[in-house]
Parts: sequence; structure tokens; C-alpha cells
Amino acid sequence: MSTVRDWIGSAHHIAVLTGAGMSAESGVPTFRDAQTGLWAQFKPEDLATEDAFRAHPRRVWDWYQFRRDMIAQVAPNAGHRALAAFQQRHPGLLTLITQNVDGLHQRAGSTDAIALHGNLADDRWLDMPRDCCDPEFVEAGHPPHCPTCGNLRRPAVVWFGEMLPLPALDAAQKAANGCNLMLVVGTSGVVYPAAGLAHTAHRRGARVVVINPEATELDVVADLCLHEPAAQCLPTLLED
Ligand code: BJW
Repeated sequence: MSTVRDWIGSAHHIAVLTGAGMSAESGVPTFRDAQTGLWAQFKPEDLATEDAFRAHPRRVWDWYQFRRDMIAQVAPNAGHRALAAFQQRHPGLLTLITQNVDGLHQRAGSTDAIALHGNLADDRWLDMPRDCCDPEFVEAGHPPHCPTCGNLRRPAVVWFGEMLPLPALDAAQKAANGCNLMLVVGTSGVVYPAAGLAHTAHRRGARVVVINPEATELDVVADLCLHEPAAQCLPTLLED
């Protein structure tokens, strides 16, 4: 811990890549946790695709609605708050890149978090919108849709097989290339291109620190692994 604090103290640019474990202590289940109740029979990987949405729009919409309702009831944890406070104390020193769609970094006060996989709070059209498709006038439903042509609203998140938003990916790659320290927090490191950012930082000579109670796919590029929960570890690591 003290070694990493020294690295933070002397870093000229820090990139932080977060994943679902960042929000675990807020009460948000991680992506690869077993699903509970109604959703136990489905694997998240089988719901978070365009094919799944086209085949079962109601099921996938309702899964997202369930998650939206759950996230509305939780709050950012001490780890989210420590990152936001550090950014405010040291403007420009830390770039926050998140795979999370829960908006908790933003709610903690991180104003410029790079959201690689979109945001659960937003919707967009499934198919290219026509003149009749007006988000102000959707017909309620599971999912809501255009009353004229039937185009469906879908969550504005990045599903498997979809491109990440290019401005976000560009900004994240720039941070990975330019940092000399990367903290990789609460991600299994199995999903690309996000996980590739840690490889990039490592290749470019940056120190990489993995913060995760479990082993991850990214431990191979880590200079140090802190096997601790994020909300416990980050406040100590980031205090002045
Ligand atoms: C704690 C903790 C505590 C618990 N504290 N830690 C290269 C190689 C192989 C495959 C590919 C590749 N490049 C691309 C692919 C394909 C694919 C992919 O990566 N597949 C892999 C699964 C093999 N990637 C894609 O499809 C991406 N798109 C793409 O590449 O497009 C290319 C393209 C080109 C041209 C045309 C079109 C396309 C898109 C990926 C999108 C991922 N989307 C999701 C869903 C978002 C919406 C939603 O939430 O529903 O994003 S999938 C899901 O995984 C979600 C997450 O952001 C992402 C990462 O998961 P994460 O955050 O790591 O969570 P978990 O659950 O896996 O891990 C949690 C961790 O927390 C664990 O390690 C715990 O131990 C830990 N933990 N408590 C700290 N308290």
C-alpha cells in the first residue's frame, strides 16, 4: 500500500480503469455475479446483445428496467467519492475511465469520467430513426416505441459486438498511452477493448496496479496487485 502511495505521489499522469467491482460495495451486483430471483435463469452475456434484444425485446428491456430501479436505490461508495475528491484536489492529474454504466462515478462528483460502455440512464433508437421517430413522443411499452413506425427504444449501453463510442475510446487510449501509472479497479479484465488499455499502459512503460479481492486476467501486466475491496482501499490510497 505505501509503495503505491509513493507511486501516486510521484506520478505525472494517472489513469484509473474501473469495472463492476467498483460499485459492489454500493450494493450493485457485478456483471458476472450469479443473477438472482426472476433473472437467475439468464446469463448477462445472453441478455446484453442486440440479437437478444431483437429476439426478446420485452425480456431484455425489463432486465434493464430492473437494473435501473436497483441503481436508483443505491449511492456512490467511499471509493467513488475518494476518486472524485482526488480529481478535485489535483485537477488534470487523473483520468477516470469506467466500464460501468451505473453513473455512480458521476453521482460522486467525477465530472469527466470516460464512460466506455455508455450509461444505463439513457435510451436511443434501435434502428436508424426516421422523420417520425421523436424521443419526446414515444408510445409507452416494454420497450417504448415510435407510435408511427414501431422503432424500438433501447438502452444506450454498448452490447457485445458493438463499437464503443469513438470519442470515449480515443480519450481512454490517449490516457493509457500517456499515463505513467494505471490503477485497474474492480474488473475481471476479460472484456475488450477496455482490458486492452491496461496492456497498452504496461507496454508504454507505465506502472500498473490491480485493485481486486480476486485474481484477474490483468494480473499478468500488474507491477503490484492489492487484494482488497475498492471502497476500503481507494480512500487510504488516495488521501493526501
Ligand atoms: C471487486 C469487488 C470489490 C468484486 N472491489 N473488486 C479481443 C479478444 C477477445 C474478444 C474480443 C476482443 N476484442 C473484442 C472482443 C469481443 C468482445 C469481448 O471482449 N468478449 C470477451 C467476453 C471475450 N468485446 C466486444 O464485443 C466489444 N465490442 C467490440 O469489440 O466491438 C468491435 C467492433 C468492431 C467493428 C464493428 C463492430 C464491433 C463491446 C464490449 C461491450 C461490453 N458491454 C458490457 C455490457 C454493458 C451494458 C450492461 O451493463 O448491460 O459491459 S458486458 C459487461 O462486461 C459490461 C462490463 O462493463 C464489462 C466488464 O465487466 P467487469 O466490469 O470487468 O465486471 P465483472 O463482473 O466481469 O468483474 C467484476 C470484478 O470485480 C471481479 O474481478 C471481482 O473479483 C471484482 N470485485 N467485488 C474490487 N468490492
